[in-house]
Amino acid sequence: MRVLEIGVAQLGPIDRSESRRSVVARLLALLHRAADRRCTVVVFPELALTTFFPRWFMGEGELDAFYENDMPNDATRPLFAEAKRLEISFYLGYAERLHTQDRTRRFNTSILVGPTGQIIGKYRKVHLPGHADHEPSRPFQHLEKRYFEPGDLGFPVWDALGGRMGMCLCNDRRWPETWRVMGLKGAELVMLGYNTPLHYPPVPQHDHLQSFHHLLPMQAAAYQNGLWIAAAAKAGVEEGCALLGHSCIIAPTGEIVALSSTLGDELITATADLDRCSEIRDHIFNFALHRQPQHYGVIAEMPDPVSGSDSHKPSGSP
Ligand code: CDV
Repeated sequence: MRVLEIGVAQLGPIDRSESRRSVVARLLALLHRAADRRCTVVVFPELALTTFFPRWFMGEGELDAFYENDMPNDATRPLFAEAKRLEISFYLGYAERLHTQDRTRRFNTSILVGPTGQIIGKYRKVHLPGHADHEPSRPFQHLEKRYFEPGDLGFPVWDALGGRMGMCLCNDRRWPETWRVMGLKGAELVMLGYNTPLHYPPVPQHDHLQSFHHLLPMQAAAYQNGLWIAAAAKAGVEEGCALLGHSCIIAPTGEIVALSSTLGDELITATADLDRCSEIRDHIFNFALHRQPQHYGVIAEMPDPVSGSDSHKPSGSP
């Protein structure tokens, strides 16, 4: 048995005016709850240090306040130090800004920090939902396509915490390719954070299905790739926008083994035996034995997919 005690630290809403110092105090409180429950790793949400700012159209100056130039930095150093003292690893999502020679780059990023306080791995969100231009007819914006560029690191995996770890962020969880790439690389636990509004302006008739459409792809992905999934929400009514809760831990069988039951700061935990991945990988989804990749080429190669009539209209984007 290779056992990890996983903690998923859901956050309730973060107001636009809430300081990073205050948010980090909330993360520390969740970290201490995780220590009480003997967690070895804790998963925090996507963009966990601020409100979900892509809901507003903003100019450069205003926007700047939401990004981190360095990690750790003055605001997050207490979290790194306390996690190190407690020997707990953590996943953290934040907005990354990078100054290169000729331009500024911005990514929606997550990091995995090991028990010694070192950053083990970095992931930059590949699937950016939403739109790039201001769409005033929406009740709120989703400007991830304006405020970030698509991740340039692919889907790496890291040998850490006694197994093979992967990361992704929010919308990535809906795409089978995310999971299959990490599944093929042998990931045994994939961690992710998310901010998912309950109201989906382009297709409001799906609003009542938000939780179903959140759990469905992850339960399938856990099973089809034989891996554990730990997913942390930013939940509750944040600046007038209702966000989905249902943070969860899913076993390689596709079973939900822990599920949050509030829309506030909440820790859920589960004991995960990474060896259980082989129950799936050695049998029903033994990739080496049963995959037929010669028939799958179109998944990565097809440049201009056959699509529905609305798929190229900006208003048709999520
Ligand atoms: N932060 C996200 O990526 N949110 C998307 C919403 C906009 C659909 C999600 O997939 O949950």
